[in-house]
Amino acid sequence: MDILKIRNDFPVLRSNSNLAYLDSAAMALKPDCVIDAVDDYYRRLGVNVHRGVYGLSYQATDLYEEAREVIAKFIHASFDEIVFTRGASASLNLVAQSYGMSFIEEGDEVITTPLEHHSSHMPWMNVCKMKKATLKYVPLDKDGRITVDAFKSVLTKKTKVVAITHVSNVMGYITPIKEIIQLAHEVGAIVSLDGAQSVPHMVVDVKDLDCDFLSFSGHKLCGPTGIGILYGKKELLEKMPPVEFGGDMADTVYEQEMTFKNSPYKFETGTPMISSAIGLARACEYLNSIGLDNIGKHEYYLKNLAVEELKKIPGITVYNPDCETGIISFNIDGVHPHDAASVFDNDKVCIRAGHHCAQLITRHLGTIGTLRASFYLYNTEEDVKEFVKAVKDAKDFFGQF
Ligand code: 7TS
Repeated sequence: MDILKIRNDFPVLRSNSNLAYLDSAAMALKPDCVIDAVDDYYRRLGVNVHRGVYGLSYQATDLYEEAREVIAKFIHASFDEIVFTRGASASLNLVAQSYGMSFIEEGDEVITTPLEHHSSHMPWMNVCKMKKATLKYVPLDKDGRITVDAFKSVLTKKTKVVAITHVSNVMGYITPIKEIIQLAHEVGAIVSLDGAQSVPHMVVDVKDLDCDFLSFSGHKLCGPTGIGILYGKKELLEKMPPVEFGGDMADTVYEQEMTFKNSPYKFETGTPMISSAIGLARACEYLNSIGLDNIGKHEYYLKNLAVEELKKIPGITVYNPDCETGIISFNIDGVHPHDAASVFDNDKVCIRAGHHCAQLITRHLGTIGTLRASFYLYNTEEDVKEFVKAVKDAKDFFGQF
């Protein structure tokens, strides 16, 4: 990977050459090709899809539907298994609201984990409360990992849904998901996989994994904000009811009766996020042109480099030194993560602090929050140096008090 060439594709990095942007797990920066694609839609077309009976609208519809095709290929799905949503949170909620509220019954069991982002397990907590079903959590091992054996310990014939993360946004661990999906299917359960932190960083093949649903956001994979994807197996999407009603998703409407379009359109109510869908497709093509395997290896290399340096600094706790991805969660002993983060900002090092919308795992770690650095394709060894220097500066600064 030619990192300097890659960095040159990102306007934010061109105009802030001394910035160490280490918050890509929250949001990735955008390359020119994505910004240009969004700009091009507004300048050249800027009209609605699916409804105009004129050339510009046909062109906009073609671009929008071609984007669905590109994104489907990116995760090895079919065109009609891709639902456009507002983001991963909306996708995860859609599965719970539609599938969960229709097919979960009193006494059923839903399995989730303490590693989930709130958007993955909270929608199922709601379904379980409404339906008098039981929400069970996979016990984590001593490092905070989900293991296949621990999953087996909570799986029963009553399990109907498994809502689980592919990669933890706090610990960066990769879930042994293929075995878990196989075991879930053996008892007839479906698996809703949260791919928000996996799809931008590794090849995710929904056919190979055999997951039933996969949710992710565009903005974490160099795409625009306000767009996400719900992949669902066609036979499941077809039997699920819509949760929003109105424009574009309706087929025929009478005073007391209504029918809907087929999936995915029955889940896409109103004017969609046209420019964001087009931009997201360009982002997928951009990442493919670099290679997701190369990106994953690069992030992992930088993460290890940084962890080795952090280990040399006394008074630093790294919670996930052995994770397989590009995420480091750590704390400066005795310093509140939000206080520490403000010193990083002075050093032009962008990291995130807090519970990362995953309170169960931060509580499991025995802390109120962590500092989190996350690497992506545009980060360099120089960024690692700046990061380690900022950790030392923060430690020295708070050491005075
Ligand atoms: N699932 C995971 C694993 C996530 O990391 C996030 C966002 C979401 C779901 C929700 O995505 P959204 O696009 O709908 O917000 N995670 C983070 C984070 O770690 N820092 O900021 C957002």
